[in-house]
Amino acid sequence: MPFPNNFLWGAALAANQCEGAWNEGGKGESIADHLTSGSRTKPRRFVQDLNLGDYFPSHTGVDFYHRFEEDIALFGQIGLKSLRLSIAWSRIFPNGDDAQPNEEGLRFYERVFTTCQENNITPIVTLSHFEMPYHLITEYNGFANKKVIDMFVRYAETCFTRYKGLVKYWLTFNEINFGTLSAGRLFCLGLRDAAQENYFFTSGDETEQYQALHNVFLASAKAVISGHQIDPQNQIGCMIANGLAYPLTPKPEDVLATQQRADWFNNFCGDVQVRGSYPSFAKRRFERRGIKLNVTAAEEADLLNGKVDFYSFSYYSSSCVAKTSGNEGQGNLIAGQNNPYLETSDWGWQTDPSGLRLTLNRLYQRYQVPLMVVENGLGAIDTLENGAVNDPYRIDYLRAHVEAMHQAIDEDGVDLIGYTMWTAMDVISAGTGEMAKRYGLIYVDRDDQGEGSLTRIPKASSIWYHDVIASNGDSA
Ligand code: BGP
Repeated sequence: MPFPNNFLWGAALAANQCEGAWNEGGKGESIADHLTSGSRTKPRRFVQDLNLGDYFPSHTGVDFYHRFEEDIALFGQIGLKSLRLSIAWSRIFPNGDDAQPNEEGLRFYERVFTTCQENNITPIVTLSHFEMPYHLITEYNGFANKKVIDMFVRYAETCFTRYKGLVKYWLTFNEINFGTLSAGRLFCLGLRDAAQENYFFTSGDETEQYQALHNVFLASAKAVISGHQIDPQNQIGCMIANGLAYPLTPKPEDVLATQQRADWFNNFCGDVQVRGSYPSFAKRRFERRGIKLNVTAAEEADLLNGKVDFYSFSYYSSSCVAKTSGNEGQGNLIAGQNNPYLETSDWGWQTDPSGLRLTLNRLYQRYQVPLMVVENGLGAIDTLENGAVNDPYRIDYLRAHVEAMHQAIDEDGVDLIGYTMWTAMDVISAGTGEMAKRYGLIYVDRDDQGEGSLTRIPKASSIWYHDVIASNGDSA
């Protein structure tokens, strides 16, 4: 069986990594505006005071805010059928708790989605991609405060209402399962005590963290309920970072440790959002650790009524787990051990296309809902030579993953409805804040100091992808 005829071939972006214009158009400050640049060896820092002279790459991004018409026209020329992008919450509600939405922000995305429509591109819109209005952290302690649930729902309803007819596919929270890690305390949950320099690894009160994650689940579920009421055509999905891990050895204790990690990192959030209730292993874990969450019967009903329509996820690499684990191989936040059978990127991410097929099978067997791969790609150093970028390594990476998806559909019967590779064009890396780590189909002339003409140059991979889409996967 080939890819389905209406398969959503596409590419992805995220507002804080591409838009720039951080304080234009009435936008408020978001968490992402407080992150400095970084590199492979120097972690990004969280800075409260923006006048400290650091370079904040999110402030200028790759200027999508001013160039989106030209950019989306280029995506159209590549033949993208879908574009995953996010709305910056702080463009719509600059402080999060404002009485009225910011009309200029609403109009901006209206123009973006209309431009997609003019280029025959279906938008897939994430409501919160690693950012929320900064004011919600300082004033409310983020999602630890139940008032923030209503603020998110109002933001979501404002978007569903305004973009009815323009947007059908929605994702609520990007990589929500980072909320189970210390790394996600700030940018998934907005916890105030996480707003300090080493923001990735701030540990803190577990009860507060899981209460905040529960509140995020609720915000998502209530948005799903409203989204369906506002437009029954809406299809609303969850978004989970896939952390596929293999046992490092066949030792039963390593196999068990791998399963436990999969349950906690991969299955917990997916189960809540697809099945509408907490899995037994999570309830038991909370009891054993003395974590008592404030969950009412009405909230349980909301989780059940706010089940998502489809499951979307990011997939880049896999790793290995042992009962006594070191932390060698890694994605941007997920640590594990290196697999001797896989190749490793310059940033230490291991390439594993078969793992994508395995993941698709596991997810479909577990949930029996349509699946979407909404991030998958290779971060690499690209070089511009004689005005062109030749990136055969990216083509190899993408081809192998397209083949894995095809096998999952054709041989295994998985219901996969879309693929938005990461990224449509070069953007700022979320993990390191670099420009040097490029994933795009289109090269953007900008460096780590923020210098460059911002000229867009389609890479060889964009020509390859054009043919893949035109042949519905046959030419991969
Ligand atoms: C995911 C994020 C993206 C993206 C990607 C690549 O975790 O959802 O925003 O950036 O990873 O990561 P990085 O940019 O750190 O290489």
